[in-house]
Order: sequence, then C-alpha cells, then structure tokens
Amino acid sequence: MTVISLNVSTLSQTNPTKMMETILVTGANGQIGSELVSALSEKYERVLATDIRQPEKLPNKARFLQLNVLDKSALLQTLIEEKVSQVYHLAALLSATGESHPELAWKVNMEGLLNVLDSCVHAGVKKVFFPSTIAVFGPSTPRNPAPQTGPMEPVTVYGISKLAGERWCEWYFRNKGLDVRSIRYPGLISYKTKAGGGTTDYAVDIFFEAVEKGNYNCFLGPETRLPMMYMPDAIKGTIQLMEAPASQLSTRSAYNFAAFSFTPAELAQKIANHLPGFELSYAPDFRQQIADNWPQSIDDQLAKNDWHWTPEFDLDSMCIDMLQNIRKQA
Ligand code: AKB
Repeated sequence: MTVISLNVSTLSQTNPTKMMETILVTGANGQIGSELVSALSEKYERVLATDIRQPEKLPNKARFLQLNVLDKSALLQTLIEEKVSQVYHLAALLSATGESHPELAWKVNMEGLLNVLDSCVHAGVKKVFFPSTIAVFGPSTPRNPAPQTGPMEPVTVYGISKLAGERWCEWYFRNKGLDVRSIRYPGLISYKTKAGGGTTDYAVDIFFEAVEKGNYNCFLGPETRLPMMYMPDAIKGTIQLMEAPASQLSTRSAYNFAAFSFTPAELAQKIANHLPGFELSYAPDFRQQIADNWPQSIDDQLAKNDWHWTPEFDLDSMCIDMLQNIRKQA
C-alpha cells in the first residue's frame, strides 16, 4: 500500500460542522468515485480515496491511498489502522469491459466484494455501500418498468456478478450483522469524470463530442431506450440511503433507483435544440445486445417510500447543465 498524499491541514484542524467518521472509498478514480469523494469530504472529517491506480489529479480534501481490493490483507490492515467506520465499495468492471474480460470481471467484482464484506466484519466497520445496477435484470424481467423484485436472469458477467453481490450483501446483513446498503444504478451522466467500459457510456460521450465536433457516432441504435440519471442526483441519493435510519430500510439487497429514460434519437434532439446542426449517426456494436436485455424504465417506489428518494434533474435540466459545464471546460 502506498500513501500518495496526506492533507495534514484537514486532519489536524477539525471542522465542527463535519461528522467525525472515517470513510473509505474503493474505486475512487472512477466516474462515481471521483464525485462521491468530493461530496463525502464536505460532510465527513476523514475521507480515504483508494484505487488500484494513482489518480491523474489528487482529491482536494481527501487522502489518496493506492489499494487493490484483491489484496485482502492490505485492505484489512487499512480498515483497522485507519479506524474506518464506513466503506463505499465502488471498485468493479462494468458491462462492456466485463464481456471482453469475463474472468477478470468475475474476479474483481466477486472476490473484491467478498474481501470487502469479510474484512469489514473483522475490522468492525459500521456500514458498507455496494453499487448494484440495472444490469441485474434480464430478458425475463418486465421492461417497462422493471419491478423491485421479480424475474432476474442477467445475461452479462457484470450483471451476474452484481446480482450475486446483492445476495451476498443480504447474506452478510442477516448472518454477520453487517449494515450493508445498495442501489441499482441506471446509466449515469456526468461532465466531471468520463464514464468507461459501460453500455450507457454513449450518453456521456455524446455531450463531449457534440460540443467539440458537432457530431457523434453512437454505438447503440436510435430506439434503444434505457434508464439514466444525472450524477448530482446519483450522489445525493447514495448519501441519502447511507444516512437513512436502518429501521426505515425494508431491503438489504439493492434498491431500484430511477430518474428518467431516453433513446439516443431523443437525446440527440434535445442536444440539437441547444446546438443547432448537431448530427448523430449510428454504428451499433456488441453493446446493442447488452442494452436490448436491460429494462427501459425502473419502478423505484420502494426507494421513494423507504428513504424519500426523489431526483431533482429531468432530461431537459440535465442537458442544459451538461452543455453549460462542458462549454465552460472547453
Ligand atoms: C454500464 O453501462 O455497464 C453501467 C451500468 C448501467 O451499470 N453504466
């Protein structure tokens, strides 16, 4: 384990408005991780951002530790030495990368999760977050909307590993008393960190190429409707679930989590309203088959009931915010 940065000022000067807990995030360099670390750093006194690779840019208010979730002894040692109270375990391979590297995806997603769950029990970690996904659904699931519970026959290694992961989370809750919480993320859209290795990544790339080049060649067909969410809502909902009283949670598997759905053609139309002349072409590849087995929308009533989940951004407000921010960065 290599300690890359230590922001001494944030450790020695305690901020009375922040909670005195130590939070560890795995996979912190990824699309969710980089934004979650910033959000958690606003709320918690000590945030440890960990990843197998060094980040391009060190987090502002968190410490970075290089850590591989497959190295169980380093993981356990870190949890004990740093007196970690909560873990957000984000390290995983996504759907498209998983289909290209199925054995690696199974190893990282499954063995990584079991290392985290078991180490958390031994280190006395109070709460664990596990990100699940709409990829746990498959062709036998009703597509519009996918219910919270029902037929689940995922077709990708990613989906299979995440569904097994959900079951393991519930098992650790029931048998080891570990307070594990989980969300089934839809495709996530953000301008801060680009997505990588997923089937929903087109919905991020399209914005950058629209601003930079005025056109985009989409790897999914025009009518492929998928559930999506803007990253600020995903971050808000994740922290909301983790801060909800345990007594309010009626599932320890994973909550369906939704905001809006669209097709590439519909998204292109919205972008063209702000960038006249924007052109979208299509070249569906192997990711089309993955998307065709996922639901078009999600029933997230349980999350609404249990922890008052409600998204702020709809398709229009997300598009405006994405374009404004990408233009500012350009
Ligand atoms: C992917 O496309 O693999 C992910 C997901 C929906 O979990 N964004």
